[in-house]
This record gives sequence, C-alpha cells and structure tokens, in this order.
Amino acid sequence: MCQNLPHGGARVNEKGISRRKLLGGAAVAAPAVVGLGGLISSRGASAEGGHPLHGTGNGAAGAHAGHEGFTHATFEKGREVNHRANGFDPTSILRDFNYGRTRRLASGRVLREWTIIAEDKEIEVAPGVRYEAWTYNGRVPGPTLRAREGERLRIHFVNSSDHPHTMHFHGIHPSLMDGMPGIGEGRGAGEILPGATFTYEFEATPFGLHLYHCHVAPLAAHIAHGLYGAFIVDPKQGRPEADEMVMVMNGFDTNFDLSNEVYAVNTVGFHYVNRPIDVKRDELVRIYLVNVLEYDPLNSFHVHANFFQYHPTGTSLTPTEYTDTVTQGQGQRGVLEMKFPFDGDYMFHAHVSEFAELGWTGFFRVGNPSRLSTAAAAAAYCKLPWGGHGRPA
Ligand SMILES: [Cu+2]
Repeated sequence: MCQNLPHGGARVNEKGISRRKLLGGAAVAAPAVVGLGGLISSRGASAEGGHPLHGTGNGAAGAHAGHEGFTHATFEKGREVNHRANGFDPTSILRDFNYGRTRRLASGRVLREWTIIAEDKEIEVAPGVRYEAWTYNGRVPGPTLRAREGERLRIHFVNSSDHPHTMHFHGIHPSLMDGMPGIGEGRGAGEILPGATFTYEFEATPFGLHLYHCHVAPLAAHIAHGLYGAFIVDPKQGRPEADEMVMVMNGFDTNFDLSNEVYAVNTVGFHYVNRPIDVKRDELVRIYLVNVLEYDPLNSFHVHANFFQYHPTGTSLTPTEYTDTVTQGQGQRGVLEMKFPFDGDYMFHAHVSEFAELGWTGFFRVGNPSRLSTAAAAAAYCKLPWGGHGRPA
C-alpha cells in the first residue's frame, strides 16, 4: 500500500498551521507532491516538499507551544507505526472484548468486575507522529468493556496519571456513579485526583452500545487525549452469531490548535489500509461503531459496494435503516450488520472526505482476493489526488 498523508506544496510555518489551512493551502499551491519514503525531521525542508503532517516530533501534551521540529508522516511502502511500542494494535483491538472477572452473588446475580488504570503514555498515531496520550489501561481507545443486561458491574478505577480524571459511563445509574466532577467528592466520588481510586458500581442497563470517557474539564481536551472506550451491554437473549468487531472513530490534535491532524478508527490512521480487515464471504459481520471525535461536530462511516442494517445505539434488535452510510455526532454510536457476497477488497471510510484523506480509511478483505485484485485496490487507492500522484488542476 502506498499512500502519503495529504499534502501539496503547502508551506508550513515554524509554529505549525491548522489542518484546514494545510489542506486549503495545498489546494492552491503548485502540485509539488513529494513522495516521502520515510520520515524527514526538519524545519528547513518544510518549504520544499510540503507537509502531510506537522505532527509532534516532541509531541508533549503539556507543550502546547513551541513545536519547532516538524515530523513528516508517510505510509508509503507499507510503513507502519510501532505497535509493540504502543502496546496495542488496532487489528487486535478490533475483536478484543474485555469481559472482566465474574462471580455469582448470593442473590444469584452475576457480578462483573474490571480494574481500569488511567496513565499518561506516548503513542504513535501515524508513522513518526507521536502523541502524549492519556490512556485507560495503556491503550487508546481503552478496553472494550462488555457485559450482559441485568448484571451488577463494578469498575475499580485507579488514577495513575498526573491529572485528575474520572470514568463517566453512558447508561442508567445513580448520580454518585456518574463520574462527574462536583458530585460526590465527600464520598470519594466526583473528580478522582492523581494517586486516588474509586469504585464505580451500577447495573448493566439498558442493553446496547454505549461508551465511557473521562468527564473532567476541559472536557474536550480530556477526551481528545484518549480517555474513552466502548461499553457493550448485550441483550439477555443475545444477538445472532456473527463476526463482531468494535470501531471507535477518533482523531488527534497533534499541534494543539483545536482541530485534528489525524483521523482514524481505533487510533492509527490508515491502519486498515495497510492491514485490511479479514472477513468471510456470506458471514454476518457486526460492527459496534462509536464516535468519540472531538473538535468536529460530525463523523460518518461509509462502506463500498455493500449495504448494512443499522441499529442506533444498539438498543433495539430491529434495525431502523438499510443503508451504506451513517452519520454520528459526538458520543453517538450504533450497531451495523452486513454480509459480503463477493470476494475482494472493499473500502470503508468517513464520508467526510477530509477525514478520509487524513487517515480515516480502511479496507475489508473478503475471502482470498487474488494478487491482481489486491494490487489493483492498492493502486487505485494511490491514485487519489493526494496520494502522491499529483493533484488535479
Ligand atoms: Cu480526564
């Protein structure tokens, strides 16, 4: 796969420019697209090649100013981020459901427990683009917590970060368990300070696809730094057998200008282009899709050459729409179900084209496409205007 992040002859100033400015500048600049085979860490080169990303060479979350050294990201030649250093891999995250520990209470009810630790951690969100994230259990998104309707849930939260945080769950529960600063500090709840702990406990209801995230102010910054995850409550009767996966649509403001420079599903831009998601032909695929994007009001999911049944918030087993595109605001989520009737590579991406070009694009790989088919998909992808083959006049 060979695509660079979008850029043209855009001039990048020393302090960094916004993503919108970057793309806008690229549109009017000479099409001096330079295929960057690797990372060029420079200031001087910025005027020559144009810059896909002025991502954080230093990237420190606290260093909101003084981004002097720009780092250039490319996915050319299949270049990837260092998943081992990250400590997580979007391909694994896709089907990694965390059911916690269970035991049966005297009442007969199931008690399900997790321990979640907030910690600061540098992660790589695109090749060479490092970001000082705030994480739940060392990953972004945090673990996909999964329970069954009616169970008792207990989440032991440990704040090992340098900042106060909480865990705010979507669902139905008492205010003390809501992870809200200002509510319940006298009882150890509310804002959880560095080094402190709190145990959230509530019932798993209603069934559906929910999420959890930190709720400390400034809220956008705490969420954007990576403190979020999917929270699935299965219906008592379950759902039909399927190949299930979770997709958390997110983004990263790598230069702290309150807009995102990298967009992704499960954190790493273009990850599922480099490593398409393998699915079986005619097998039911169920996607738990969550939008946690900050700084943009809407996000979307579009699949090529196929349609899906859509269940908003997953709270009903009856779909409300048969479509190929769904739009979600911040915090919205839904369950998608589809089958792929033909072998081949099928693109999926945000139908907000700008996001797609900044990382929010992937492929499903159905069956075993021939080498020809795979190569054709990759080649077509690389012919996109920003993909290193020139930009239309
Ligand atoms: Cu926080």
